[in-house]
Amino acid sequence: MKNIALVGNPNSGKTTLFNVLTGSTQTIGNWPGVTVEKKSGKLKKDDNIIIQDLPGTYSLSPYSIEEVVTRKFIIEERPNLIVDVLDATNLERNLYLTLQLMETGIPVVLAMNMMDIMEKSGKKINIDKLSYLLSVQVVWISALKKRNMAKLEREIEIQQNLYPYPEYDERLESALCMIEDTIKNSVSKENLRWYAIKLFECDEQVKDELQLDDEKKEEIDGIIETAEEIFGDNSDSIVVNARYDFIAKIIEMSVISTDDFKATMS
Ligand code: BGO
Repeated sequence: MKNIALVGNPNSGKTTLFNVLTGSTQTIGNWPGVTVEKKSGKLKKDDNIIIQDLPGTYSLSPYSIEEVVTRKFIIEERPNLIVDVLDATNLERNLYLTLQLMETGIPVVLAMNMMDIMEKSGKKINIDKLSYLLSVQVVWISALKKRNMAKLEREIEIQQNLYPYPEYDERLESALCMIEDTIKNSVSKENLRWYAIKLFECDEQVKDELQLDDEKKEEIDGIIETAEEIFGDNSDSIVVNARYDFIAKIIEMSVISTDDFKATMS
């Protein structure tokens, strides 16, 4: 059995895609302890592949119920693959979640949805370039019009490669590296980057979960304090800005406005 998690921002078209991929094989219930709907189904093309539809979310912070459910499933269950559904017309906001998913190290395929709308918008996404820059497979689709579904299904069926983590500002990277060194005996290797980022962000849930001894806590506080002095900002904002800087570079290199051509030709 292969376990796939379907993740995406609210209104990215996740439900539409889930219905197309799973058809009438769906099971509906509730996530334990919360009144959030839990839907899973089998890939129509291959019933050895279970798709878990996770609540729509913008982030993997532990603030809303949707974020908590989605984050808990991804970190604790570690699905074999995440299918990240993006609204192509809202790329910056949608890629913010993508980066957080990639921080977990779990194989990811991007389903770039709403491409039928994008086509009419005067902007073009260079899908191959985006895929190259992120080092993950990106498949353009229109879930509503059922376009390019066969390609997406193929990517879900095959084993996806591991990718290098999105690399942020080198000063942040060196702080993360020091935190990873401090916690390396407390978490599994595959979760190391995720926990280092969460500790740097002062994520209370992760702090409680890891139950680090006082010496390690002090060490981490010291690393964060130094980084905050260097950046002149709080640690949470340092990470948020680093993700948005990364996204801005990616978008600059892979999205073109067809209006630019018109301007050049006139
Ligand atoms: C309404 N292309 C287009 N054009 N629209 C799409 C696509 C696509 O590829 N995929 C999804 N949509 P959800 P979440 C709606 O419901 O799957 C549309 O939150 C409407 N409803 O049809 O629900 C989809 O699960 C009235 O649109 O997203 C839906 O991620 C008028 O995007 C919306 C117009 O999809 C959200 C649209 C009463």
